[in-house]
Amino acid sequence: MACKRGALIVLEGVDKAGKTTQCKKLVQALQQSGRPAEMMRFPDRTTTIGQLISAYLEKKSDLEDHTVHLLFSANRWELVPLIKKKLEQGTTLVIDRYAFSGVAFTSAKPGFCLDWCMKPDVGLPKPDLVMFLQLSPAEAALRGQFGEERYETSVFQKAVQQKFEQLMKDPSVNWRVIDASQSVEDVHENIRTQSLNAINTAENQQLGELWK
Ligand code: NYM
Repeated sequence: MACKRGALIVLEGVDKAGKTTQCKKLVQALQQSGRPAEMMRFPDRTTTIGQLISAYLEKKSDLEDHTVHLLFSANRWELVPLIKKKLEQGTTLVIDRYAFSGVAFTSAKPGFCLDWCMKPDVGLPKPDLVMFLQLSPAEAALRGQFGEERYETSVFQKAVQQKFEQLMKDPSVNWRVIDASQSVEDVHENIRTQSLNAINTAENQQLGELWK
C-alpha cells in the first residue's frame, strides 16, 4: 500500500439520535486536524437505485418488502468500488447508516429474521468502528414529531431499536454505544476520541469483510 489507508467509520442509531449532525461535525474536525475525511450516507438517494428507494420512503411508490431490502443492499454494493478507492487513498470515510440499519429496519417488519436480512450485505467492506447513538424512545419524542416518511412512527422505531440491540451482541463488529442524550458538543467529543483511536488502528490493518 503506497499510503496508510483511511478508516471506515459508521454512525448508526434510531431516527432523531443526531447521526447526521454528528457525522458532519466529525468530518469537519478530522479535516481541520489535517486528516483527509469525507462523509457518505445510506441510502444514497442520488443513484438510480437510490431514487427508487427514495420514492418508496416518501410513499410515492410501493415496493414489496424483500425487494426494497435488496435494493437498500444493492445501493451499498454499487458504492463499494468508490469506498475502497477512497480508503486506499488514505481518506477516512464517515458513513451515516450502513448495513446495520438495513437489517434492523427490515427485520422489524413481520415475517423477517435477522439471518435472512444480513445475507445480502455479507462481504461488504467491514467498518473499523460502528458507533450506535443510543437515545430512548422517550428522549427521541422530546426532540419533536417524527417526519412523514415510511418507518417514522414510535412503535416501529421501538422495534428497530430492539433489532439493533440484537445486532450489537455480535463481537465480530467493533461496536461502541454512545449516549446521544448529552449535549451536541459532548457527544461530538466522545465520537471524535473513539474515531481517532480507530483511525490509528486501521492504518496498520487490512480492511475486513463484514459478517464473513
Ligand atoms: N433504511 C436505511 C432502511 O430501511 N434500510 C437501509 O438499509 C438503510 C440504510 O431508510 N428511516 C431506512 C432508515 C430510515 C430511512 O434514512 C432513510 P435517512 O437517514 O433518514 O435518510
